[in-house]
Amino acid sequence: MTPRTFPQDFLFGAATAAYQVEGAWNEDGKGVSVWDVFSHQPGNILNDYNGDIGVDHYHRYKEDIAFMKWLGLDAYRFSLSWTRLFPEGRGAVNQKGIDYYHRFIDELLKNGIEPWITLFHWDLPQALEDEYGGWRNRKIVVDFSAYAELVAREYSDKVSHFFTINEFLCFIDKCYGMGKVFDAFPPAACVSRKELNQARHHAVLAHGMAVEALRANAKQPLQIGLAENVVTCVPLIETEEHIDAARKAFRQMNAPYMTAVMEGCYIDAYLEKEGADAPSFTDDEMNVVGAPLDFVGNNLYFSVYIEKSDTPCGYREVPLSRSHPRFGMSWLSFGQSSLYWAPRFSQELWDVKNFYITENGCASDDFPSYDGKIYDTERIALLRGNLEHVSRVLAEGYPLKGYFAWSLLDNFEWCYGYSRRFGLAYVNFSTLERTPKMSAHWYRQVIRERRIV
Ligand code: PNW
Repeated sequence: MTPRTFPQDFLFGAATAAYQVEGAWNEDGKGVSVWDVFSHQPGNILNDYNGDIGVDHYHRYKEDIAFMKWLGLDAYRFSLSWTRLFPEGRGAVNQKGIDYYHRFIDELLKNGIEPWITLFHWDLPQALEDEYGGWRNRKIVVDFSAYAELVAREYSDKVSHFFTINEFLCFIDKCYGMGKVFDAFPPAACVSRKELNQARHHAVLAHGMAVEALRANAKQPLQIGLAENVVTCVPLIETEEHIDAARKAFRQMNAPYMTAVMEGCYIDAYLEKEGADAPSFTDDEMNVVGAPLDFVGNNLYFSVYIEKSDTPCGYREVPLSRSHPRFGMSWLSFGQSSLYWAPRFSQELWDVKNFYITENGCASDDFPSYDGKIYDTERIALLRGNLEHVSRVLAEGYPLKGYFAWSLLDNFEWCYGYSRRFGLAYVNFSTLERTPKMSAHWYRQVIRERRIV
């Protein structure tokens, strides 16, 4: 295949998450999530912003789906709000919430856009955090799989693609590993190393249980995967010895999550490093953690550069230079080759046959210009360059099947609130009016022509 073009069946999409866009935080019987509570406590979020209104996707979904259709999206990746379905996290269901997502999914289907549902994108029911400490307690596994079961029973006749959990690495470590500092996630706890590793274990176990619950209750054969922000190890210099070192680093640095899920075990290097703080687990649990997946999704934003070294592990992380460019977030350093190496290493290490880039994008300082247009030139430059790496993956025959831009529209960027704009559409946060940015025009043309334009 010719580089710079994409096969007709290559899937182009865009992604969002419920708490970041929906708003309607207490409407139609919805319960409260940890993010509702956290964002209402002064000091947790920049400028004390909150997601009460979000970008009102809950009410404006028809308009937003019309925008998706204009873009030509093949698929839309969005998450369900657990507390719309189970206001208390478990037990009684909320029919109005169930009906809402039916209408939402129907509207997508009517417009020829595949719904790709994420079960959990961080908005844990507050009731479960209060009752037993959320992911710190093994009880979460039971409640999460009951939630997955309900979702499969309700929606799996209409929806065939499901993600269990978005980014173990981000939310577990930020919820329980950092304490009360800026950019920690609710409940901003700082537990012992042992408890943190145990929470990580509960998360991968809950993922595996949800895979089984989705399959057991599915009304059609489903495609099930996850969306993880792996530590994207890439060789700084592409020679065989550094590539081998980066591959090894990729497996080891993702040991608690991605590697555990793909291999159904915790690798020795991880267990040895954690020693007495390693999680407690059984063989049966690890079989569940390693439940076979239909696809792997990675949220890819930046690279961690690796070189071979003479240390016992055989690799070392290369520090970024002080002037290394960043795109709107301190962690979002320029590192496009992650889009190439993540699918390649996933295939080489774990024989992944269907790989999707489930988030990719940047925050930029967008505003309407004198003519009302939003000239987000750096987003176009960055994404165009990123797609060069996507086409390299395809040209070399690695099994990359699709790409989702983060995000469909500007939204609530967690602790940074509305101060960071990741969208393809600009949102005026006072009027909630949407305007496609120049990058939306660019992406639309890419999708239409199936080539980098
Ligand atoms: C992802 N990091 O978060 C999330 O899935 C989205 O909800 C979020 O809006 C988007 O990326 C942009 O931030 C990340 O520190 C947060 O490496 C932090 C990191 C990576 C991803």
